[in-house]
Amino acid sequence: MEPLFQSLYHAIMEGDSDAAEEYVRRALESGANPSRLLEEAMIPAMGEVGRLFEEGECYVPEMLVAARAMQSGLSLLRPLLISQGVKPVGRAVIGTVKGDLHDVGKNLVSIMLEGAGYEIHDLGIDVPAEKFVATVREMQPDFVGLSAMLTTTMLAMRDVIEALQAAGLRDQVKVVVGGAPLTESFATQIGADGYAADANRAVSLVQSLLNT
Ligand code: B1M
Repeated sequence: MEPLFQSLYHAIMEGDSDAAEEYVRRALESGANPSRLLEEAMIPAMGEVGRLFEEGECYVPEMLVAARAMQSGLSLLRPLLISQGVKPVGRAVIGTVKGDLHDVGKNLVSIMLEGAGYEIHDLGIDVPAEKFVATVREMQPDFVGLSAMLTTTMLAMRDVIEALQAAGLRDQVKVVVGGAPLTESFATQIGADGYAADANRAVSLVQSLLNT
């Protein structure tokens, strides 16, 4: 790994937000590609934090500060990944489902979708099914994006789809799901329109579902 990428990787793992921002800034100044920074340094750093957590070598506070450092770096990349002033090609309501506090992946998916020209209404984390329903009714989006990172909370995605159905709104929107514990077959099982394993695939999935 290039030295700056390596420094960024370690800054995120160590949860040093200032250093993460500084290395992203320096890497960009030296001409680094924002997508490469994400894919080769930032996302792998979060993966490594997860691995250490699983092995009992780091704890929740360390995961939290790593996520904060990741978000600091992302805030600098965001404007570069989003095209400016383009008329939206579609509208989305997106959120992390009830009981789940993970938002780094969801934020990344939102950024990539915005970059592809979609208008994003982000409901944040721990979003109950009723909130998705009320927002869909109000905003009339083209699709709803649901994110979940826990095997326990992924089941809340089914609740959202059932609540949309019960409210008579299911036929008006596509539902796209994603998050580390999900699979294509789980998405089919709960009646989602599509599953994407990462942010880039989320964009191509939405584009093909909406013909945009
Ligand atoms: Co949590 N956590 N966490 N955590 N955490 C995981 C998810 C875990 C895999 C760690 C591990 O054990 N290896 C594990 C889940 C195990 C499981 O259920 N299978 C876990 C656990 C157990 C927990 C707690 C229960 C720990 C505890 O309290 N004992 C707790 C639960 C809290 C809750 O949500 N109720 C918890 C808490 C936290 C923090 C709050 C401390 C923090 C989150 C802070 C934040 O997000 N602001 C945190 C973190 C940081 C992680 C890890 C380390 C990193 C997640 C991340 O940001 N990844 C994670 C381990 C890991 O993922 N390896 C872990 C980087 C991000 C870019 O990737 O989120 O996968 P990801 O998103 C990807 C794809 O999944 C996909 O695209 C994204 C970009 O490519 N994607 C979508 C995501 N959403 C999508 C939606 C789409 C399409 C694609 O369409 C709409």
